[in-house]
Amino acid sequence: STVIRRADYTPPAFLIDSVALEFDLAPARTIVRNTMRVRRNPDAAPAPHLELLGEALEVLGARLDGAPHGAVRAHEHGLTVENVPEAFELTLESACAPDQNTTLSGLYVSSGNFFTQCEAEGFRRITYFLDRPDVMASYTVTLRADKAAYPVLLSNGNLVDSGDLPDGRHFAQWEDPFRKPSYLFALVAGKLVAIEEQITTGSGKEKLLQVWVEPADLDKTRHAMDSLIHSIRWDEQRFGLKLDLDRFMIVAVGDFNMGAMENKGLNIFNTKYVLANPETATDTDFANIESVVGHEYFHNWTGNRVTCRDWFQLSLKEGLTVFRDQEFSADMAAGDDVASTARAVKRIEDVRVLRQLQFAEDAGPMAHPVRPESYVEINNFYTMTVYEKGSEVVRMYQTLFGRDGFRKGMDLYFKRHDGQAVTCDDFRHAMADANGRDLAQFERWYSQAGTPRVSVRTAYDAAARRYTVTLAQGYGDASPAARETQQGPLLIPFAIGLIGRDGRDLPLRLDGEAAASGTTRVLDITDTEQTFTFVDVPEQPLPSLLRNFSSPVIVEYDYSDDDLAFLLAHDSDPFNRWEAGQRLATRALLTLAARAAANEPLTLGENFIAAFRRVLTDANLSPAFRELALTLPSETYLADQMAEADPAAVHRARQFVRRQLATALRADWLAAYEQHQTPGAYEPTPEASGRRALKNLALAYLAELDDPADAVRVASAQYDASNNMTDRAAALGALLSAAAAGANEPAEHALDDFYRRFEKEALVIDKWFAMQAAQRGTPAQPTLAKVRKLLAHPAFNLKNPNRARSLIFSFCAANPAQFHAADGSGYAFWAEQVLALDAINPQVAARLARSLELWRRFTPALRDRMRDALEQVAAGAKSRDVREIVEKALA
Ligand code: HT7
Ligand code: ZN
Repeated sequence: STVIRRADYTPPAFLIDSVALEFDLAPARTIVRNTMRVRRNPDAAPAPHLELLGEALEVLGARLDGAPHGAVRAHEHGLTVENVPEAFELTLESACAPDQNTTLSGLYVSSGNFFTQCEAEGFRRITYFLDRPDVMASYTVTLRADKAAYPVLLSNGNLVDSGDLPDGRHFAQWEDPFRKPSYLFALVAGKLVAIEEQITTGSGKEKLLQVWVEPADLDKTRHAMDSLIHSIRWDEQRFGLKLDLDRFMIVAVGDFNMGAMENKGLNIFNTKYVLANPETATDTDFANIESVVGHEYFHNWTGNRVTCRDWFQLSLKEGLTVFRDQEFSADMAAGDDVASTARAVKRIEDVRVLRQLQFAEDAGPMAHPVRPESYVEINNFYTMTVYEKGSEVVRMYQTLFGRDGFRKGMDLYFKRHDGQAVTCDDFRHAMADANGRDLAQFERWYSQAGTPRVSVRTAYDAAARRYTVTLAQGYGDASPAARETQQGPLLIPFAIGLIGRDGRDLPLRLDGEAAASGTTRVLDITDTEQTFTFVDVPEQPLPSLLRNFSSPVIVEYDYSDDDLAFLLAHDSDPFNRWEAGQRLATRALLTLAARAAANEPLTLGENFIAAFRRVLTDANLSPAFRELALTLPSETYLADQMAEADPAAVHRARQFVRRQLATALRADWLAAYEQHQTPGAYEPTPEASGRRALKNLALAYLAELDDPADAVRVASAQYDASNNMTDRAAALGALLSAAAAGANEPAEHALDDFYRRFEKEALVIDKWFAMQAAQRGTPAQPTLAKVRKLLAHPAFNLKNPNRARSLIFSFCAANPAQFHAADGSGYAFWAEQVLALDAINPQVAARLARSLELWRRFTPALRDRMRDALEQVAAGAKSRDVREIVEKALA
């Protein structure tokens, strides 16, 4: 397979200034006429021919400057156009088959309507083109289709003309006033309806906002529209960035490979990130919609106005835009209060995702730098590293320079690069120049893979009242993929506080400073090992390390259990309070997992239970924070921390602790359940969703009791009475847990009711599949048997990515204890499904293929079975997407 390398970048030999696209839309055969103004690029080496990229297209004709041009040659990767002059007009006519396109890349049909997905390389499946992000052109698009079947015809930019045509057809013509790369092209055609809002921007301009959906979904669009309006206001206020089009559209589609797509002025979204009303969507869905709507809207500047030179720079737009959406959600939850716990709750949620998924990626065969050096299939590099670690890298600029300094860097970036296709280096230089700082060393965050470790040693000299903190950085035993990228120490902004015996922060004064200032300081680590000395320290403090997770590293420090309990009770940094609880729990759970693996009896200390009780009953802590602090680290995260991952042992240990906490705190859980009801109309505010989260966590713990009668009674009542999906789904989840303790009938009854109630709501039926796939199994009723039965359910459809994810991915990625069954049955199922998906949708198949990439980290018996399954897939997979994943895993 061909490896594409960053070092091989060369500018395009030709540029395309303008594109006029005409579509005659029909599901079986769509005809595309593409007229381009092309010229040779004065900054590139001369090329003999124009090489256009194309895939799954049938060429129908070519004209050069108006005359038929015979010197065109179609081949596996596209079209070679020979004998071309310096500058010319080229018209190509081609055909594609949207209703046969199950890849959901290019032009495809979903529920009878037309949609496109062009990022990263889908435009070449629509027409022959220089399909690369550094070729930016002006687009005019004419859509023609049957008017009754496709009454709505949308594309990027402004509608400039429309009307009827003979034979019941009609047309619409769209013009995008901004030059753009081909990956931002979009069209939508079909039977859709919209809610609309007219808004006036800060500069007094009128804008039309629309959210387009299928008619039955119109009652689920309000939240997406509100989120869009909030996003527009936030970007104006926080970054001075205005909506630059007269019209901004969001369209929802049920078949979509990812979350959403930021096409200029015509964002296309997975229905999952648009549709919500209280009956169908959970608090998490509401929050995700706000964040994804924000994310795609923010791309209008970070991605569209300034785009990527090549796909190695993907994090330039994705890392930055994830950072922006995280800040948006935090500001929406917390307003201007920088110290609010709502802000910390958002930070904890984001860090939890990073640590569980990105740290794992960085420890395996797919480890790559934020700016990768090579790839086989670019779709495989829309990763946690590019997105989430990329966002942490951007966040570090803000930690180093403050909000104002970060804003100065952003302003300079847009001043320099608006309308250009640029690199991660350009962004770093803008940050450095705007803040007068040399950021050469910071480049390593973009080029080194693996998760850095900072090990900390401290010493207190009571006589001298000096406290030294020695910080050493390294990568531990990084994976081979990560090791080969590592060149030297990073610049790590390391936030620290010192806590006195009374639990209060001590004022901080570093050696050499005239006076103390502040209680949290950001230390810049630049060397492999560095010592910082605090002076005037009146007593031996307890250090609070890496406050607010100021850089994406692992901190190693020898806290005692008592230290951690103290931090959990007192740290003024809410992130580190949570972190202390997680460390305490991780330590206890890993000890128990080792005992479980050795078939030794399990016990849990009183101190652990007491620390949990203190959090649960501390009314000064927000319910949302308590819910996070009382949620144990996930089985996957715990297994990743073991020298040899043993999912069965982790499951036994974690279930044991859940049961112990359920039993010991039974009365407290019941009280918390009663105290955190949210009577009245449903509201997805952080406050109300925090109360629901804690109440439903209490219910989940109660469902772990040996006698599940209380939980079944409470959950059944909640299931019947709830006026919102958060509570109904939580109640169903509790009943499914109780089923594992023998209470089968109530769970079956609720599952049937849930299905009947929501049969017509695809996104809710996805939840129905997902909950069953993630259900705990028993030896008599393994979850896989249920999952196989559900594969044959009439509502299951492998071609729909949301449905495939809800059943297959939920089992393979969200149910480790069942997936990693000792007999290898989970792996055999995985191999079957990867191969089945490979023939339909390689992008989705490749995502599933990644479930086994950490196979070398497991116990020997599992490892052997995983390798067999990987080899089976390697032998049968056809797509470049899946092959890259399994070949890297096996290498
Ligand atoms: N920029 C978008 C990426 C995306 C995508 C990539 C590959 C294949 C399908 C895709 N759909 C959307 C999403 C985003 O980050 O905003
Ligand atoms: Zn994005």
